[in-house]
This record gives sequence, structure tokens and C-alpha cells, in this order.
Amino acid sequence: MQKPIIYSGMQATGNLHIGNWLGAARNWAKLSSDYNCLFCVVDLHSLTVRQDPKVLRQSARNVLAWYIALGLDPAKNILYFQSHVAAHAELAWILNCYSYMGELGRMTQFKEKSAKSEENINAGLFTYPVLQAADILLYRTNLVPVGDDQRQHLELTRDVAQRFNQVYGDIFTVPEAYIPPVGARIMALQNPEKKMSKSDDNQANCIFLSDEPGVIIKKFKRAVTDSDNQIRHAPDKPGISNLLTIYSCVTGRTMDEGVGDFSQSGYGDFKVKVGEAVLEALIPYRAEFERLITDTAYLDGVIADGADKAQAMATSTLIKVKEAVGLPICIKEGVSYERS
Ligand code: ATP
Ligand code: LTN
Repeated sequence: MQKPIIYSGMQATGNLHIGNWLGAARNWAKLSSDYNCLFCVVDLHSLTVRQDPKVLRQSARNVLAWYIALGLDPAKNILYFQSHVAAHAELAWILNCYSYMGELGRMTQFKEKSAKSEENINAGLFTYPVLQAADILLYRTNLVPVGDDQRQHLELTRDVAQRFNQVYGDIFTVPEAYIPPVGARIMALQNPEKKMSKSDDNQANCIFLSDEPGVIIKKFKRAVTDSDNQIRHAPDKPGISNLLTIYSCVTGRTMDEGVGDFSQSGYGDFKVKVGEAVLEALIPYRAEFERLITDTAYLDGVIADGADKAQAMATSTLIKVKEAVGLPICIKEGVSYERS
């Protein structure tokens, strides 16, 4: 029997941080043996924010290398760049015609990102979730493991798929989101009311996977706490709760065990210990990343192979969609556009 399909992706908008790891990539690796998986670097999505070309190209490659370093074996999973498979942009155009201005305007990410960059509220930012829907639907995805901030985009993907299927029959698989019970929303260290984010202007908010050990400890030491000196997980203690969540994710200790581990500690000691636990968990992944990023030939091979495999899967869905909506049928080299 064919395994069900997992699809997920990350933007190449900067260096990966522990939120990307604990909320997303860690679960990809855990789930991957029971699924056929595609993990994409969504470089087209990254263009919705102005990027330096050289930096973007390197960031995209870094993200792919991190995928491998964090445990996603390219021999078992398809790892690739979104821009290498033209079907994403083509399907996105078609789905744009089945998505409503009203629903796109309600997306929290659009509202937040347009408030943040008033000088560049481009159309790509608005139709961002349609391209995301195209990514997912092209591969007949069953499950999409993501962090909590992507919940709304997944709902929209489901709505668009169902709307399309109602008109044209069973073309798309309607995917489910997988949002982990712990770690789905790692908060900014200096402002635990908002999520940790790659593109945050304040670097102290964010623990990047490639931060130097001393920097990691320093950022944890400076993390915002509160004034009552009690280490517990509670809604009125967002800073402490965030640190406990991070500790629980990287050590595998439950929240209660984590609280117990620090029953004799003050905040200063607690914050350093959380930082040390993160560092320890990251050591093998960081070493693997350092090795991979210098192995140009190997990475180039993974990238080319991933593009070929993804392309083959995407093309067959795109053909079905084009046929369904009534675009003219074409016979090209080796590709029959005839109805099967
Ligand atoms: P940007 O700041 O450019 O929007 P980002 O840091 O939000 O980037 P994405 O590339 O948008 O990162 O997200 C990649 C994956 O990581 C998604 O599944 C997303 O839900 C998850 N993720 C992002 N931030 C967090 C976080 N703070 N906690 C948990 N998961 C997160
Ligand atoms: N919008 C997502 C990135 C993304 C994605 C996807 C995630 C683009 N396409 C498809 C899962 C499946 C984000 O994390 N900001």
C-alpha cells in the first residue's frame, strides 16, 4: 500500500531559528518514516519581502542543508526548491481565480506583514496563501506539519480545495494540518507576547540554529521573565512558560518534570540551564550542517534530484487541473495531456 503524503516548507527569509526547528522540522523528522514526504524551500514565497539576491540564494541553500542536518534523509524524502518546479506558480494562478479577496484579506499573516512593511504591500503578500495552497495541493498531500501560525493558511487551503472539488469533482486531496501539542508557538525571548520569527528586527528575540554557543547563552540570560520568581507554566507567565516549553522540547522532559527540575532555582540559573539544554541538543545538528554546507557537489546533487522527483509528481496533478477547468489539451514530448 502507498504511504500517505506529507508536505511542508520553510521560507528562505533568513537563518532558521529554534521555533522553525521545534514547531516544524523536528516533527517532520519524527513523522517521516510513516509517510512519503516532500519538504520544500519556498523561495518564491520569500520574494514577498524585498531580498538581497546573493543573500537569498545562500539562505535558500542553507535552509535545504539544515533540512538534511536536522534528520531528513534525501534518499527517503524529496527535498527541493519551490522555484525549480514551475507547476507551483501555474497552479497558483489557476487557484487565484478560485480564491476570494475577502478571505485573503482576513489572513492574520497578511495583516501583520502589511502593517510591518507599509512601503511594500505587494500583491504577492496578498496572494501568498494561494501559492501555499498550490504547493500543498499539487502533491495530493494528506498531512501538513506546521507551527501554530500556519493554522489559518491550512484552513484556506482546505476551503479552496473543497470549493474546486465541488465544481470539478474529486481533483484535489483535502489535506489535514498537523500542529504539535508542545512547541507549536515558540515566543520571542524579549517579547513573549509575539512569536519568534526569522525576520524579526531584534536579533535578541531569536535563537538561530547557527548562533555561536556564547551568543545563545547570552540571549537566554537576557530573556524577559517577570518579577515574582516562581518557575511555573501559566498564562500569566508568558516568558517563563516559553522557556519551560523550550526546555521540555529539547530535553524530552514533561512540563511537570521540567518545573520539578527547577524547584530550587532562581530565574538566572533557570535561564542559563535552558540555554545549555538547547546548546547540547543542537551540537550534533550543527556539526552536520557545517559539514554539509561545504559539500557543494553533494548538495547540488540533492537539489537536482529533488527537483526532478517533485516535478514528476506535480505535473500529473497540474494536467488533471488543466483538463478539469477546460484549458486546451496539448501533446508534448513524452507528456500526454489526454484524459486517463
Ligand atoms: P518569517 O519571519 O520570514 O515569516 P518564520 O520565522 O515565521 O519566517 P517560516 O519560514 O514562515 O518562518 O516558517 C517555517 C515553519 O516554522 C512553519 O511551519 C511555521 O509554522 C514554523 N514556525 C515559524 N515560527 C515559529 C515559532 N515561533 N514557533 C513554532 N513554529 C514556528
Ligand atoms: N507559509 C509557510 C511556508 C509554506 C508552507 C507551504 C508550509 C509555504 N508553502 C506549504 C507548509 C506547506 C510559513 O511557514 N510561513
